[in-house]
Amino acid sequence: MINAFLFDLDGVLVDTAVFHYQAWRRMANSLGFDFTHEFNETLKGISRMDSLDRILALGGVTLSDEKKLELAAQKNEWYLELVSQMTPDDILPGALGFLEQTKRAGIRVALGSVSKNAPLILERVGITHLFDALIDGSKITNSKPDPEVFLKGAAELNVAPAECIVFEDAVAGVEAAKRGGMFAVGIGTPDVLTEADLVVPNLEHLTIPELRAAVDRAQG
Ligand code: G16
Ligand code: MG
Repeated sequence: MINAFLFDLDGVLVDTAVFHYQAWRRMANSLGFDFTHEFNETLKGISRMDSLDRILALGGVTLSDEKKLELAAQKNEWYLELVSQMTPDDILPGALGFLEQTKRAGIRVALGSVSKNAPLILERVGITHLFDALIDGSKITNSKPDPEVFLKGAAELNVAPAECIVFEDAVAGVEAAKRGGMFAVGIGTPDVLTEADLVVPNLEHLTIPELRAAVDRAQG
């Protein structure tokens, strides 16, 4: 029985994943190196400071904690410049219709994002009112692939993990959902999201009866 949907934000409801990529690249370039789209996949769903550590390790750069905080703040400033231009048109294809379909079906809805900017982004694109619970980077101590963000979402909705479906575009996020005992719908491609229970390119053509059938098949 499915009673709740937990949505990742970046790359599922809005395309801020591309803004994170641009802002981190700008920071790496300022230090004299670059990174690829493939490497960027490994940053999705990872907290700001953990992402910074991974990027600095890639570039072979060692810095003091103070300098690292400075760089993280600079990256966030560049990221927020991009976010400030967002409008409701930046909601990904099918996401709004799917959220509305979810509400009509009486399914509870939570956000499960490790981003500290998540509430601001929901406001900018005008969808805050569609959520029954918001779990963001300010409410968790462990980023994905730790299941904390989704377990807190389920708890806040008062729904058991086995009754939740998670929608995720990140490898780390799919792993978090599975470790939390939840059905994981990957948004992307099956070659990247190998651990997802079901993979779709976006939320555009997904229907709730189809999802319920996929969960029934998986649970045998
Ligand atoms: C998102 C992104 C990550 C980002 C993290 C922290 O996680 O996928 O790339 O590093 O949030 O974001 P911020 O710097 O805004 O706090 P999620 O869980 O929304 O995919
Ligand atoms: Mg994401």
